[in-house]
Amino acid sequence: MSSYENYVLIDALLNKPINYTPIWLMRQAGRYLPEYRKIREQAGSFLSLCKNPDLAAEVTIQPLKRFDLDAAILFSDILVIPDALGLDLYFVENEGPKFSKPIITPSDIDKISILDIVDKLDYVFRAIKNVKGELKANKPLIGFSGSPFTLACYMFEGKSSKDYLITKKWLYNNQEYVHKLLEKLTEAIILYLNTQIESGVDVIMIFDSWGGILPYNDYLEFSFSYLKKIIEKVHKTNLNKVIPNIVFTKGGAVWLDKLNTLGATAIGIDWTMDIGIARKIAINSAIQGNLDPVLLALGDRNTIKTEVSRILNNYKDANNGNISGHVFNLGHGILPITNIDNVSYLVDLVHNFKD
Ligand code: 1CP
Repeated sequence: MSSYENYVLIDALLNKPINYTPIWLMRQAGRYLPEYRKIREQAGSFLSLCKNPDLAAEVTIQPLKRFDLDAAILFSDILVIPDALGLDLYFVENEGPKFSKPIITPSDIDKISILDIVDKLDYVFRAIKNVKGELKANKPLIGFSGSPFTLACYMFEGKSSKDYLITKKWLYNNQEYVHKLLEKLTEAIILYLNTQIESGVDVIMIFDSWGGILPYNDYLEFSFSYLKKIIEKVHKTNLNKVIPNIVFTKGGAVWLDKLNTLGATAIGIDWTMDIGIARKIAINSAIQGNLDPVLLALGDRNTIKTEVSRILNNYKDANNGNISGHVFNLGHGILPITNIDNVSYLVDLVHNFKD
């Protein structure tokens, strides 16, 4: 008997029959939850919370104690890889992530070694084992990584950016070295995700948060080609269980016909695209998405209900009246200002939906 026969999320990702549409939320463990803020304070900082396998496991499970979500996502951050590669990550309150040693010269790229990446990220694998020990039997755990291009953006900029000028300057002046960095990151990510799978995650997701800032041809060369390599090399099974993967390029819905050739189990879409149209284009993959996180944070109940019904109906209509192959999510991470009651309301709406 399969040990995940009750994982509705996995069935949806594998396009198997489901009785209801499963839902989880990007950034579901986070600052909108008072119990998260408490543990974060106890840990001292966001980063020490990520690096503490007991507390990281506790906050991973927090949203599932409060809401009937269909998956847990490991509490960590995409930036732990550059941190482990020596860039030294830190967070400034209300300013977001920063690196004290960003990439400045080509020799900084030459110096990067991925050899001990798995040892350096041991705290992540320990957190995964803790979560799997505590999670209810019918709830899968999602592991994740940033995409090579998205990690490279932060490594060049040294912090978040609105226009990614430093990254684009590298891209348009020293492509050879950008590829050198992307190749190293791709190898590191494959090792990282495969070790997450061996440690027990049931699904993996790749966040390509900034691939969408590129012109189409550059997207293909600097993001898509590396995503494809990762999808090819990442374990497809573990202990006889299928391990589905989800790829999310924010802003990538305009390239869905291309993403359809990636070989991913599921494609995440942001809120800008009609999910019915997405269903009809990305025929090889399940679809994850795509409620606007601002609507969930600031909309009244009628507006939330109307939009959720629209998403579920448009998907079903485009899929021959069938809900299979859809995982409900937001089009990007949940906002810290989101009202907790809206989240319970959303989960109930999706689970009990009848058109
Ligand atoms: O408590 C805090 O103040 C820190 C806020 C926070 C949280 C809760 C950060 C800092 N990261 C996280 C957790 C996190 N980050 C998860 C946990 C699992 C979950 O519940 O979903 C995940 C999957 C991420 C992934 C992540 N980090 C992405 C990809 C997704 C996306 O939002 O596009 C990115 C770009 C980051 C970088 C990052 N880390 C933190 C912030 C505020 C940011 C974004 C900065 C920016 O806008 O550039």
